[in-house]
Amino acid sequence: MKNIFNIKTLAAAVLIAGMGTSCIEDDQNNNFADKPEMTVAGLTNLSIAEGETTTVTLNLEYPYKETVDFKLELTSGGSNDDYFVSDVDGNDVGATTAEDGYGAKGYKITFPVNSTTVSFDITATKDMLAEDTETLGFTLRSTGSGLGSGVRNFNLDVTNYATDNFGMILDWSGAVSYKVLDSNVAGTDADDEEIVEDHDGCDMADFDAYLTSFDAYAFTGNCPEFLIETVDPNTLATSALADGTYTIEIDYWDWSPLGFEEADEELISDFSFPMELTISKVGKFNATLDLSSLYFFTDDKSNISGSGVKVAATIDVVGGKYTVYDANGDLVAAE
Ligand SMILES: [Ca+2]
Ligand SMILES: [Ca+2]
Repeated sequence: MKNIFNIKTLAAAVLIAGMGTSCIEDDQNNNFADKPEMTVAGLTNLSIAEGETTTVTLNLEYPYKETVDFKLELTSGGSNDDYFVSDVDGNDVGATTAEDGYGAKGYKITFPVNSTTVSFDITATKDMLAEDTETLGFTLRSTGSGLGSGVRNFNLDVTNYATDNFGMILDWSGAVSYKVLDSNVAGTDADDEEIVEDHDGCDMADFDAYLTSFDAYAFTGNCPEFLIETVDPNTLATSALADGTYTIEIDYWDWSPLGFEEADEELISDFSFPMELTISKVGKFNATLDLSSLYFFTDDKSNISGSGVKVAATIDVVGGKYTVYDANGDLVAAE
């Protein structure tokens, strides 16, 4: 009798303590409420290489009359750039942000109505950085409607993707700011107005990058240009570099005059692109060059007038090992 009484008292105390706190804490403490418990049934792969996928299956204790939501969050061992989540058909699912009211970035995983199982895919990002094996630690907990219970953790080992391919990222994303003169009435400056325009470098221009030997090139409309393997022989291709000296050129191909498209709008200040070039032997060696003063917006563009081509770096390959120099011939990094 005494024991039963104590258990009831304890349960009541937990219930009261849980009131007014978040659903997440409620789920952690409250196993007797009418909330089906979620468990991790398993992962198809406990260890994957960058670029590979594992399928995670969750079970629910019993089918429920409404959808039951859980949030998947990376809680240790890496960053949110290291993976992405999709449904088992490869479609994006449920990415959450703090702005959605879900706290730190994660993914909402939903059991459909009257369902006791749900599966989703985690794919490790295939990057060109040289890294050791990382163990990503994930946590699943009730969110949204808060109709489920159970806090579950699981780990996923991610091994580095490496090849002998030449890889590069040419990135000119980031904030740029400039002034435009808006003069509506011709012949008078009475209504002239200076307007500050703020945009992202990606929206203002298209750059390409390539080895002058054409052993590797990135001629797409993407920003950044990202080359890690041959995707299209016409626009995005690479290979392992034989011993020799290689020159990397960048081509300012085209621009977008945002804020001064009209005849009565005039650009009155220039800016340089926040440009950075990362060179790699994929997964084995990286060097990064700050090119933030290489290109100004008003420089010549190959698709419009003149030539937008400038040398960005050279690479000496000796015995398969890279040594990278900037356009002045100064050493940047050696493998
Ligand atoms: Ca890597
Ligand atoms: Ca391009």
